[in-house]
Amino acid sequence: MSTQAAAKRNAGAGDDAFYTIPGKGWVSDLGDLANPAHFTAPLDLKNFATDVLVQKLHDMVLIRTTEEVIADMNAAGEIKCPTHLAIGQEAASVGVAAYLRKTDRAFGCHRSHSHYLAMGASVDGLMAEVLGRVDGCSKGFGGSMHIYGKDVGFYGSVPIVAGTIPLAVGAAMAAKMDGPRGTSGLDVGVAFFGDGACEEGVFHECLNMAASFKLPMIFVVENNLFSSHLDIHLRQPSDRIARFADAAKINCASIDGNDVVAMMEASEKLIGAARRGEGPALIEAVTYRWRGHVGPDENIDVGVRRTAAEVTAWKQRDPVARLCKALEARGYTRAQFEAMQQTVRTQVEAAREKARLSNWPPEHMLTGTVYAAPKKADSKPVAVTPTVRLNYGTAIRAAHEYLLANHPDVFVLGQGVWSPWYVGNSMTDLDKQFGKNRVVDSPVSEAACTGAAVGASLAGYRAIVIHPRIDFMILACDAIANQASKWAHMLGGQDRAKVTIRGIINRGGEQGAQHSQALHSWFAHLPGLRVAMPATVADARDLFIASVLTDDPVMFIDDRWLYAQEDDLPPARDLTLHDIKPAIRREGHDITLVAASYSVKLAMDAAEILEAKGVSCEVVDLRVINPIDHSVAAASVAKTGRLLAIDGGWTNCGLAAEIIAGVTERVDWKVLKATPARMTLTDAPAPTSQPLEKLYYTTPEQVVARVQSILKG
Ligand SMILES: Cc1ncc(C[n+]2csc(CCOP(=O)(O)OP(=O)(O)O)c2C)c(N)n1
Repeated sequence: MSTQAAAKRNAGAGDDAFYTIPGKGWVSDLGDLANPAHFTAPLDLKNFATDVLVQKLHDMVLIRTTEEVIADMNAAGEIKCPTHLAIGQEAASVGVAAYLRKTDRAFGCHRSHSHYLAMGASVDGLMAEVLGRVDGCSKGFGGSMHIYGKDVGFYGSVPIVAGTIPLAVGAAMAAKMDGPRGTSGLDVGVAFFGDGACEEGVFHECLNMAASFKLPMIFVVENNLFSSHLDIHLRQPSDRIARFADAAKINCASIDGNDVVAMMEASEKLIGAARRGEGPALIEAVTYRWRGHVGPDENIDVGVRRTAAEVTAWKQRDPVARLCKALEARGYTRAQFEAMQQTVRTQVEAAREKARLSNWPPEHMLTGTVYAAPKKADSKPVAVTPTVRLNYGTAIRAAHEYLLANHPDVFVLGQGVWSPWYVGNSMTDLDKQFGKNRVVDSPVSEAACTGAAVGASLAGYRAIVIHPRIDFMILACDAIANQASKWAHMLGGQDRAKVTIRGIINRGGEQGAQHSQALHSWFAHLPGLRVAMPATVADARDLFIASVLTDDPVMFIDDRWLYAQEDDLPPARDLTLHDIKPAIRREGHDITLVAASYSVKLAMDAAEILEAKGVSCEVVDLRVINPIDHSVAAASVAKTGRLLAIDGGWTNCGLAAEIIAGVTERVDWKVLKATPARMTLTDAPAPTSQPLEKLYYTTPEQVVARVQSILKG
């Protein structure tokens, strides 16, 4: 297969099609990718000034020299983290970065040293980072794959292929909400990624969403014809990524990515159009990496990888040498080039020596960056919502109303938020009250929307993303589990995703296995993601406000079975989750029932029935299940001697198991009068037929029976 694919590239059998979007796109015809003439022809320097081009030459040399030094340190075993080198691809990032400014919002991928350096971030910071030192650009928490330079507009890179594309789309949404910067137009969101990323679904969701919302978003694909070991012809029906821009009806350029002038020309036009509000663009830079997928080796003739002849051919298309040669026609000399190379090498070697002297991150940072430090919320009551009778659903609406009215940085994105029924009564008419720019209904793209909310939060907004059913949220797991929950930690606590991800548990009524799940335990397993689960009408409002105003990613999970509960609430006020502790909802002395969300109601209903039978239950409502505070439940069990954990999720590895472990670790076993017990869903997906549903879900009567049996011993 490898020979066939290489032959296809070398014999000119590649996909020749190129892309024009009538009246919209600016496209250059590369012709046959395999024809070396397209990559070795003398560069046309157009009208670009010589000093500008010499600066671009410098930037490419800086990237190459830095990566060569990193490669040597990697080969010598000094750098241990995986390094993905872009040697040979320098023109792509330098050409795009030429038209970016510090207020733009660029995100990278696993191969991002070049993006970071092209945007002007510090070599010292990169060197210390790849050595895992505290002076690194990510404080020694990122290694080569998580690098950060927000001061120059480089928001961060991650090794989850395509993972940052939706984040950049969200940052572009934020840029659009910010509005133009004087006469210089909008800031842009930028995602740098490879051809392999275009095989991920989220890339297509993002193209669609950016195009539909007409966002100032630049998709930069460095098509180096490989994804780790596999040739593009073995993965895609065409070797030209630009074809996807056609489907999204956006501007695009598919160009020789080893020609920095062509890259600059395309970037100037397409970034310029985005700044003017003309919408997103895709820039495809066709290029090639000289080294293997990861590490310093060239990976020649191994398995399905490339041949020596192919690597040699591409080295003849060297973007640095091509620009250098073209500049000679303008009087730039070889001696000047060599002097510049020497200056750069001295700079990079000095950075390496400095990095070697830097310290390791201190031990306290291991846990110290996971959550934001407590911050006192403004305790001044703001009487937007007078004391009113609300139900659980309208209390969530009241929280949104309060936040949108008092916090201009809050916005909402999600499916069904303009609908009168999609999310119950929790969003009714908020779009009419606050405008469709702050309450944004979305395409059916959970991954893109959630990632976009994360990205917008990194760009200065308190973003709320809504999933009308928690089941649908599973499609957004990368944004939640890989990105939001880890963002602060992997960048050494320098930035945080202030995003609230709302998932609704909406079950019963014969909706079946994929419309009934309670997945809170999954998410509570993730360090860095707070999980709030309101059980009462007051908490439906206040925990939502606290979730949004906490400087961490928070999952807020509400339950449609609680929507009918009513209560009188005083005016809302600013809160954070640091203000929230587990609550004793009912005092008692025979047994402690510990639960969250709907299970608290079950416990309360059961406690009432039991009281008539002479049994006194204490009910603890956890309210927040990650990070979980076991202290209140443990103190209660120390008093009652008995524990029943009740949870609406499945048994295995669930919240109830965590409650039992967390409480029993904290009480002297001698105080226990009975074995701690749990009531959960049986480990089966939800049924649809009525009799089986009755069997499946826990009732207050079943809780009563279980408590009685525990008391009997
Ligand atoms: C979601 C995901 N799937 C698979 C991988 C493993 N992986 C790491 S890099 C890579 C290749 C990506 O290729 P491409 O996007 O073309 O970028 P390139 O490496 O060529 O720069 C793969 C498959 C990953 N990191 N993330």
